[in-house]
Amino acid sequence: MKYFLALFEKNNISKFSAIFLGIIFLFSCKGEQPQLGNDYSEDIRLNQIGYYPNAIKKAVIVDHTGSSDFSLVDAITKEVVFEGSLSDAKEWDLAGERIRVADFTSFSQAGSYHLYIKNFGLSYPFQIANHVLKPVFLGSVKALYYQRVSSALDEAHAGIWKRALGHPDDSVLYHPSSGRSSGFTSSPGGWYDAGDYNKYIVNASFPLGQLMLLQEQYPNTIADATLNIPESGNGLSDYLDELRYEINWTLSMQDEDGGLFHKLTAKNFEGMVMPDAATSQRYIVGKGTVASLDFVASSAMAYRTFLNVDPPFAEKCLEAAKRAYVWAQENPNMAYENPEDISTGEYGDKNFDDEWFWATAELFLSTSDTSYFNILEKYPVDFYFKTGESWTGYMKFLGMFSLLEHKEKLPNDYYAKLKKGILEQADFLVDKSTNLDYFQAIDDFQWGSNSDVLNAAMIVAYAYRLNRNPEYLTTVQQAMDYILGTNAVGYSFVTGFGQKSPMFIHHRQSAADGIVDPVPGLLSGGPNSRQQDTSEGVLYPENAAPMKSWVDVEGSFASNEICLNWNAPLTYILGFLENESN
Ligand code: 9MR
Repeated sequence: MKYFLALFEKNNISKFSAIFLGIIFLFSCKGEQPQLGNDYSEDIRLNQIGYYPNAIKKAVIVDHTGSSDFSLVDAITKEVVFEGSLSDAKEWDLAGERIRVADFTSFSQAGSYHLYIKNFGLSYPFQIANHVLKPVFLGSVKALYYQRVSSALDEAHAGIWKRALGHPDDSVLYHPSSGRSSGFTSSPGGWYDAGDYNKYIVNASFPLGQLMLLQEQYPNTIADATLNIPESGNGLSDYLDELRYEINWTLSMQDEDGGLFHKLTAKNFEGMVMPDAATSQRYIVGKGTVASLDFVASSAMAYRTFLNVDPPFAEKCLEAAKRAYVWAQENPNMAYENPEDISTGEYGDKNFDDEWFWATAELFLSTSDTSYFNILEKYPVDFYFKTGESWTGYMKFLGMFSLLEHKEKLPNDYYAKLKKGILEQADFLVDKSTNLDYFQAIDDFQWGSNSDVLNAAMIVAYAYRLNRNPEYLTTVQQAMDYILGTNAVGYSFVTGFGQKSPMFIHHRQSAADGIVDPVPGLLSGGPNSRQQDTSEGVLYPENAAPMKSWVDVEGSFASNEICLNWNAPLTYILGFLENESN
């Protein structure tokens, strides 16, 4: 059944015209990858990195020619190695497309392939292999190093993305909203939150929590000297070294009375310049219950994360967590709102229930003090995953995942209640993924929708830890396929990974560094049907369907920014798959 194909039959233009058009194309778009031009069909959507041998493997074909068969072609020998039929065509409303599906799950031979369809041509190349997602996984963590504040990135570690130190944050002014009327403090380090240069306690603690879950569930996934960061070779896991860079900053945001300042920020977002050129005065802004509780949770987790490798650091984190909890108990209703003169990210939240739940759960697990459990029991637990809740509401799930990981500390009925709730929610999400466009669980595409896809997948991933139902694993794998190319815009949403990935993310360093390729390993926010940035001149495709409301342009902060709490579930799911799929 093996024969050679006339692979490029689709193109009826002459080779010379193709070369000429290619040259024009290259000059006209900064950074576009030349391979895109004529060889690969953008109408074949698949995971551009690849599939684990035993995983489900599907490609989505935008149906406009009526082809009914497909084949897999070995990328090196060009031999056809598998043939199959496309599914019947169907309409997908969220994607605004009529599609067919190519299912090649039964083919599991390791190698490098293209999908080929007559009249369409070749798909982007992809792999079938064990550990196929490891490079993206490591890349998603290395991306955090590139976000380091108050550090120069040297060439030995950052390569072409080397840059000067920005934001020393050693003379930060107290804004009156912090509760202090004057004076300077020092609060260096941490990671830039996103495409902007500010640092927010809510959105430091939340991603730290997601990242530490991976460490607790799958310890040693990243060894020392794996990421080529400055600490590589110090005997400690590079993952823990990188996490500690952020944790240290969060510790410095604790006020003397135990409460947490809300954020460290300039008054307004800076221009699209390099960190060392963004020199506006920075302020400690706000102080409140949500920031304090999120800090309690991530610091209590840090205790368990570091206990075996650095006990004094672990103790320091736990003490800080306890003090912040007491402060929150004494100040239970301090919501944060941006003062009039501050326009940077608000990360405001009016419902504190999930923060109380998460903070109390983590403190209980780290101290084994049952008085925390007595408080915990009083919080109503609801298992509903709400699209868009992210940093406002997803904390309850982080608390549940941590608790379920410590069955030995919980009364049986409490454990059983949590387990049942997570499994039922996972079944609901599996069902949605089976029926929704592009085999993922989200039907309302909001700001940061890619993180909704991944946060939903985290629930299903946890269900797989509780019950080895293969449907759970498949659902998580398909969520990752969506992120890496099986989606309505046909991009791998992770910079630097995949044949076609974002080149123009809303990320100040990437925009200003004069380097064609953006900083790698960063997840674009994803389709956002609200399109809040059209008022700033961003143009989306006309009448874009929800899943197509995404544009690879620097100005699109509502669809193409990057953010810590989007990269964190990416890392978690990639780490989960690397541990569970091989
Ligand atoms: O992720 C946040 C999104 O849910 C909000 O709708 C949006 C507008 O307030 O802000 C997003 O968070 C941004 C933060 O405020 C500042 N840093 C970049 C974040 C991602 O865009």
